[in-house]
Formats: sequence, C-alpha cells, structure tokens
Amino acid sequence: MNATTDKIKHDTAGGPAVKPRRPDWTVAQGWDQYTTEQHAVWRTLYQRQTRLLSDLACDDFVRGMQRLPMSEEHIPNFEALSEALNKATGWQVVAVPGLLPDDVFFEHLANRRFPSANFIRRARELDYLEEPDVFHDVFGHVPMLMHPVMADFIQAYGQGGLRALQLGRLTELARVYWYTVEFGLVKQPNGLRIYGAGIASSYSECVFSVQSDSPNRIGFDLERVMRTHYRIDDFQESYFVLNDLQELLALAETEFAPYYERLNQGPTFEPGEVLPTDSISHQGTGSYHRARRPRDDNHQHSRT
Ligand code: HBI
Ligand code: FE
Repeated sequence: MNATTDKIKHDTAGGPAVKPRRPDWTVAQGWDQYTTEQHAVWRTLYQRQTRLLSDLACDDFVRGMQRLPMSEEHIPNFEALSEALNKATGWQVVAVPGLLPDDVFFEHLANRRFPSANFIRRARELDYLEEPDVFHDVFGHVPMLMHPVMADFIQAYGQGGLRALQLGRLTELARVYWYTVEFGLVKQPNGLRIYGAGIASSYSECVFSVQSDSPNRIGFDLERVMRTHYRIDDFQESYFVLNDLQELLALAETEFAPYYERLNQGPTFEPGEVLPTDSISHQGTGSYHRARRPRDDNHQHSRT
C-alpha cells in the first residue's frame, strides 16, 4: 500500500479561503458544470469504495446508500439527494465551497442541513485530500444521515457546537464528533463495522481501521473520548467502538455542561494511549505508527 493516506484534515486553521456571497456560505452546486473527467473521478472512487464497504461498513450504511439516488454514474445531484433524505429523516444537502467557519457549520447542522463541498478532488490526487470534497461529504456522510438516530445525533452536535463555541469548549466536543461521526466503528453480530465518514470515504483507512493489528479498538466512553487527542494527519491510533448505533441516541440527549465541568480537571490522553479502565476490543500493536515516527522525534504526534 502507498505511504500516502487519504486522510482529510477537517481543519479550519488558517481560515477558509473563500469569501462567502451569502451569509450561510451556500452556493449553487453547479451540477451541469461538472466535466466528464470529474464524473469519472467520482466513478473510480465510488466503485472502489462500494466494493470494500459491502463487507466493512455497517448494515445501516449500506442500506442508506442503496436508498439514495447515488450511483457510480455521476456525481450526485444535491437536489435529488435532498428529496430522498428529506423524506427519510428531514435532512437536506446544501452546496458550499469547502470548509466553513465553525459557527456557520454548526448553524447548518442544527437545522438539518448538511453542507457538502461541491468540488471533487483531481484524478492524480485520489488518495490525498487537503480538505473534504464532495466524495467525502456525500459518499461518506449522507448514507448515515438516512438513519434516524444519526440524523438526530448530528443535529444535536450542531446545537451543542453552538453552545460549545460560546463556552470555549469546542476542542472537547469536536473529539466526540471525530471519534463517532468521522471515525466511528460499531459492533455487529458479524464483527466490527465502519459507520464513520472519514473512514468510509478512505480506501486505505477502511482496511486499516477494521483489519489491521496496529490500532486500538476501544469501547466508546464519552468522558474518555472527550479527553483524547486525535490525529488529523494520518490513520487513527485508536478507534472507539459503539455496541449499537442506538448509543448515539443517548449521546444526542446528553447535557454536556457537567462533562465540561469535570474536564476542567484530570488528564488528557494521547491518541494511542490505552488505559486500565478501557474496555478493549483489540489492543493494538502500534506497529504502523511506530514505523512512521521519525526516530529522533519519538514523542511528537500531530494531534489536536
Ligand atoms: N466545514 N464544510 C465543513 N465541513 C466540516 O466537516 C467542518 C466544517 N467546519 C468546521 C468543522 N468541520 C469542524 O472543525 C467542527 O466539527 C469542529
Ligand atoms: Fe466529514
């Protein structure tokens, strides 16, 4: 496997590059303007991911995909997606130029609008992305938005995000989103499966997250996750596992203020750390990240 990964940074550091014409940053998708080459990039990515995900994604992800007007043929039309989504869970997809300021992003989620980038990566950058494109946003996220529990959870994250911004606690809340919506795994009778969009839209991380001996796979615990830094530049060192997607329902109803209070004290954890209190599905060998760490720089992790 190639050394580069298709990791998406989701990082607004440095600020979004484009000035918005509308205050909510939405733009026209411009579906008619996609070129044959751009549709072909979608097709390549779609074919390769659907093949993998039929075995590696959770049943609800696969079902969500099947119920959407989404195919290998072309980049999906956001209006058609929104119609199907709206019927199922009351969500819609709106086009945006790329990463949004946190407050604008949360305002959309709180109103059941999922902002999706309208651009697609170039053919020679299939596996490396500086920021989320339409393949990550639509292929990765939209199937799970067909699930009523995920639909409610992401809206609650938007509402919680607006409050966290005011309280200055976004760092901790963002870790919840990261380790669920982006990089979450869930138990199924036939084994651990992917539901996180950051994994589902990444060829190499699909395999790594479920099948590699290297990463830890740890039972999801809210406070533990809120104390855990994550990697933005490479595969995760630890994945957190839900017993059932219904766990997100309780999470959507959780009052975060008491957690923020508790988090004023106590430790934070490095991405690869395993604790005696963890409920471990798999204790990782750590071999992947150890091999990539510069030898004179053993303790540097890029994390947030
Ligand atoms: N904007 N378009 C877009 N997509 C994201 O996933 C996104 C964003 N802005 C902020 C953001 N994510 C995260 O930094 C927050 O979830 C913390
Ligand atoms: Fe994402």
